[in-house]
Amino acid sequence: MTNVNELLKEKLTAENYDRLMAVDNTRIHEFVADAIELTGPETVFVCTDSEEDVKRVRKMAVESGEERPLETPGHTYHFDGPSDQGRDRQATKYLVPETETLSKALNQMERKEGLAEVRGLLKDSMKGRAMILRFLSLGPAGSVFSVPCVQATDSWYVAHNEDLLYRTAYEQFCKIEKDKNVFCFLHSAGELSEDMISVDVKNKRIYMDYTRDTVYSVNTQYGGNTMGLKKLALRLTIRQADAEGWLAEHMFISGVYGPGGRKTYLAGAFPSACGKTSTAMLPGETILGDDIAYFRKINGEFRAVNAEAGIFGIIQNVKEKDDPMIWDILHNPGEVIFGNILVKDKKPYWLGMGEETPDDGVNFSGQWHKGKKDANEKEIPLAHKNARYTVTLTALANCDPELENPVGVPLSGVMYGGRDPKASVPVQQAFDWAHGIVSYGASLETETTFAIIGEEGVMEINLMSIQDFLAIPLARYIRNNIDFVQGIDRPPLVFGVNYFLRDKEGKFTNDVPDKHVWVKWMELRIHGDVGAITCPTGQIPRYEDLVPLFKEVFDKEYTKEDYVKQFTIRVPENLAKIERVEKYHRENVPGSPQEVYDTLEATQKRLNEAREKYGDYISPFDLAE
Ligand code: OXD
Ligand code: MN
Repeated sequence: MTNVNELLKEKLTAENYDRLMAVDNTRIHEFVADAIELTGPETVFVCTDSEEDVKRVRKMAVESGEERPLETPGHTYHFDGPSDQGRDRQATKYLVPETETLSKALNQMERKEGLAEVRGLLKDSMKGRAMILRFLSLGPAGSVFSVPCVQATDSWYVAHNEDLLYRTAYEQFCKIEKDKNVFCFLHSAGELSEDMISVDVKNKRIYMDYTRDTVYSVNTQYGGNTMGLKKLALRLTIRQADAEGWLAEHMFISGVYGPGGRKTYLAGAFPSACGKTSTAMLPGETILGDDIAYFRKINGEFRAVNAEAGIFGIIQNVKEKDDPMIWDILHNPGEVIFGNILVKDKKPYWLGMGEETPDDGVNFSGQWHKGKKDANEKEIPLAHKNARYTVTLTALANCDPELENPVGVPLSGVMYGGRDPKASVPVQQAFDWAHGIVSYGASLETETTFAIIGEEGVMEINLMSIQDFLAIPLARYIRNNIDFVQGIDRPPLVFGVNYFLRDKEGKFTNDVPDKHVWVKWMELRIHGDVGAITCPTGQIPRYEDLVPLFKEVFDKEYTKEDYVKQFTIRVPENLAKIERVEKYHRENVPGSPQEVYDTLEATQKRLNEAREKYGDYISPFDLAE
């Protein structure tokens, strides 16, 4: 590269140059100079935290045509192309140096080859466009949890989203040490159509050069592939956390109220589109985060922060009745970015909104009408299932007041949940931390969903719901989790949840809102206010404890019949699952901790013993005796 400083001086206006130089950090200057030289933007906008700069990003997102205004003031919408509607596992790869190996379950390629490929695609990709530079923080800015990040993008839409989703941190960057490492993200939407859609999606690439903490993303616009601080950063953060002895998790955090108004913080990991955001947003409780959490041990306590400050949420099935808080925000003036919804007469519509929707309009497929088919003769829905909204957390009336606490909140419970139609009961508590990490986290089996491009409904193992983002050996990640609570006086209780259990006829055994009762039950368990029934896979609620909770939360009579249907231990299904999990670890998780095999074997033994005594399907009342 030509001299970094000379290049920056030549390519940036004096004002932008001064802004960049105020951030006196070698790594950042080198990254920006390289990005400019590679992508050849016409201009470079160094965005500070000033109101004026933030307003400019918002305005340019509309002026560029990437977003369009809706009727409600502050609301805009954006479309990604038809083949760019979710995270793309095929196109997302770790760049691994020849001398290293990553678990074979992770998508990867040789680093030099990958760099040549992705940098080839990025070459001159910003010709005639502006490069926007954003200085942001993961975790509260200026705290022990903060991870400084720089985003370079040619998309005002990406820059705008990041404004709502992350903490702006230009001020902190102006105080950064010269040799401090930061995460750097370079994104270009690539060639765009008249409608401002990436056209070269077959050349979509999201490549992670973890050796340099740099991620390249090109020919894509979907937020999960482009906003560096979301899942791209999570991959790098997991490596950093591993090196430094803390944890970065794919988890929500919320404050749950118990008797006497006490508040208990719980976190939970679910694969995308499996109920994570809705659990984080239960009416009457507080939300601190809905997607990514950092955990650190501070003075012997298990403390947690939200890496983010906003929500990039799935809008499908957001209804006035079930989600009053978010519904309110989506219907009142304020900053909201909608993605991949249907628009008619400047109003947004989505699947499962519980209201009448029009028969035509504009959606991700262009002009849309009911019955419109795609190239494969498949009917195009009115909006994509993975359509999204972006809002700041502080816009929510129940945003937790501790969001910016630099030492986070004390965490008392952790839950793991997947889409498991056959085996797991709706809620159970682990015998201890390690048992929970293994049995509910490292054994998490789930059906694939629309949030990832590919076939839906295929059962797969998704370790702790974070497998897509693991950039360290899987075994090491499990070990880090098991060991993390060493030195913590009262580790959080661990729970396994499953909102998707089905009966013999294929019907869900639970209603969608039931999760609220499970969470309230966890809160009571944490404080030792209720007992539980010990069963082969964990501890399950007693009927008599759930009855008052259903009454209190929904004013509903909870029947014994429902309880038995939901909490019957299905021995053959659980044994079959254990076999699959064990096989998976043997084949894909070399060096998986011995605790994994021992725990699975012990559960197997308990299941077999129980089967001998009670048969294949064991009523919780039998075990309660
Ligand atoms: C998300 C995801 O958007 O995990 O949070 O896909
Ligand atoms: Mn997620």
